Amino acid sequence: APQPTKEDRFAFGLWTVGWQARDPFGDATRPPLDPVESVHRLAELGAHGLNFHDDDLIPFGSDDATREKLITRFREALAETGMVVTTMTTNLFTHPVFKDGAFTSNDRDVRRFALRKVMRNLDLAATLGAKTYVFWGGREGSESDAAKDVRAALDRYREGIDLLAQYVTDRGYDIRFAIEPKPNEPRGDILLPTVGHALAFISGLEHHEMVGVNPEVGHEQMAGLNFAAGIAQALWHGKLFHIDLNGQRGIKFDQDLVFGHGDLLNAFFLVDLLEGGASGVPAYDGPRHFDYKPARTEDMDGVWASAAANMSTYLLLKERAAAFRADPEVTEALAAARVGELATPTLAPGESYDALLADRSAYEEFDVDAAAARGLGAVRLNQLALEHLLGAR
Ligand code: 3MF
Ligand code: MG
Ligand code: MG
Ligand code: MG
Repeated sequence: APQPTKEDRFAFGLWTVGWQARDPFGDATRPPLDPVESVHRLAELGAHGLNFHDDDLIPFGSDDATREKLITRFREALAETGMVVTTMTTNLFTHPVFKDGAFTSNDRDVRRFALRKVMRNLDLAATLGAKTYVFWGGREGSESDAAKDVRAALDRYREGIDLLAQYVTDRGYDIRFAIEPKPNEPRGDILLPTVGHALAFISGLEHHEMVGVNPEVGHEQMAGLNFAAGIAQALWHGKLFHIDLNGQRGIKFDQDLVFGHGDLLNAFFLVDLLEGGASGVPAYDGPRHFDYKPARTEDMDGVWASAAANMSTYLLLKERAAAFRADPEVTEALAAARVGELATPTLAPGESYDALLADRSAYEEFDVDAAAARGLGAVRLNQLALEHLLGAR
C-alpha cells in the first residue's frame, strides 16, 4: 500500500483515534488515549495535521493552571513532530447543559454560555494557527415539533454565527468558519441537516463570505444523498472550506467507518473530484481530513491500523483515479458520452434569445427522434471506472 507523507496533507480529529468506543448500549472497550501520544503516533503514520474540540485537549471544567499545562505539553508535541493544527472546533454537545442545543437552546442562558465557550476556544485556535473553525450543531435540533420554533432557532443560529464571525474579524484572526451538516443523531432532527440546507443558511449570513461547509461523507449518506455530487455543488458555490472523510453503509446510524469502507465507488469519484479529475488540478486545497471511529471491536493496535487504512485508501483511490483519467479508452468513452460538451454554454457567445428563436435548426428542423435515440454510454463509463478501481486495468 502507498505510504502517506506530509505533502499529502492528511489530518485527523483527536476524537477519532481517541474514541474509547462507548456507545448507547455499551461501555468503553479501550483505555483513554493521551492527545500527546496521538500526535506522535499520527505523525509516525505520515499524517500532517490535527483537528480537535476544546474538550478533547482540555477536559470540561479544567481550571486555568491545568488548561495552560495541557496546552503547553500539546505545543511541545507539535514542535517535536512538525504536526500542524489545521482545524479546531467546540464541543457544544457532550455536557448535559447542551441537551437542548447551544446557539439554539430554548434557554437563553445556555446560548450565552455557548457563545463564550466558543470565543474562548477561538482565541486558542488563533494562537495555534488553525485556519478553519468547524461548527457541527449536533444538539441544535429537537425530537418534538411542539418544543422547537424552527424559525426562531434559525434566527438564533444566525445571530450566533454572525456574532462569532464579527469577533474573529475584530480580533484580526486568520480563521474561516465551516458548518458541518448532519440530518439526525444525537437529536431526532438536527437543524441544517444537509449540505444544501447549510448553503442556503450561509447565504443569509452577514459574514457569508467567511463561512463555508464541512461536509461529512456519512452524514450526507445518512440522508440517502450522493456525497460526491454534494461536494461538487459545494465547490461550485466556492464553499468547500473543509471535509470530513469516512465511510457509511446506507441510511442508518452514523457509522464513521474508515474512508472507503462504505460506498467505495462514490469514494473513488470523490477522490477523483477533489484531485481534479480530467484537469489534474486539485479542486480542493484544504486538509484531507478524516472523521472516523475505529470500530468498537478493535484494540489499540487496531486503532492505529485503522488510522493508517484511511490514508492508504485515499492514496490508492487517488492512484486509481489518475489511471482512469490517463486511459485512452476512458477518454474515448467520455467523448462518446459528450461529457465535455456540457461545459459549452447553450447559447453561442453574444447570442440572444431572439437569435435562438430564429434558429430553425434548434427547433423547427431539429430531429427530435434522432436525438432521442442516441444512447449516452454512461454504463460503459461507470464500468471502466469500476475496472480501474478494482485494478483490473
Ligand atoms: C459528529 C461529527 C462531529 C464533528 C465535529 C466537528 C464529533 O457526527 O461528525 O464529530 O465532525 O464535532 O468537527
Ligand atoms: Mg459521522
Ligand atoms: Mg460524524
Ligand atoms: Mg464530522
